[in-house]
Amino acid sequence: MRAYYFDNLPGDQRLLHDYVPSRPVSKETLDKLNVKYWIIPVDGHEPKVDEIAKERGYKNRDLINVTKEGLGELYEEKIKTFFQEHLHEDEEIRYILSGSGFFDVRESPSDEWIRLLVEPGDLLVIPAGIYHRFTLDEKNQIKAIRLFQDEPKWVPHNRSVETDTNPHRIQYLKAIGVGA
Ligand code: KMT
Ligand code: NI
Repeated sequence: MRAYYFDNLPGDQRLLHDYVPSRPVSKETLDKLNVKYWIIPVDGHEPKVDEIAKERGYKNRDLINVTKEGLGELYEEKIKTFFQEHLHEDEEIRYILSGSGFFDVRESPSDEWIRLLVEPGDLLVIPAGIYHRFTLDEKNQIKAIRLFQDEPKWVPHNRSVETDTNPHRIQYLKAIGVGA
């Protein structure tokens, strides 16, 4: 998984948006933001994914295939929703089986976007309360396992003055040692 600061230039969200020169983001920086990831080769991934799922209490899972064909008439709408800056009240866990895409996560307190290029074998945990968004890249295809604890709490809460005081947002900032 490559991680770097997003350049904030206007233009196609599916492009890299890497600064020139690139500004890479270290694993330590991601650790501080409570963004976790593992690399599990896709060939024979099941036992390792099962082990992490068991350790972290992810009891359920499903498959998502983000392509025009996979999402049908929901495609355009989904692509827009995924890229709206939002938070969730639970972790968002994704294991990439094929294709690729970008998860952008907000660094706090800088409020800069960090772009995460996810590829097959990446298992990513986006913590509850962090602002983030997702886009396909130019290949326009990603297939992922979505893991969740009990009920999937996939409601996106789009960023606003209200989400800034959401208890999960406040808890997240406290957990990473930012703010009051
Ligand atoms: C999400 O919640 O943003 C998604 O599920 C995106 C597709 S999974 C790689
Ligand atoms: Ni999300």
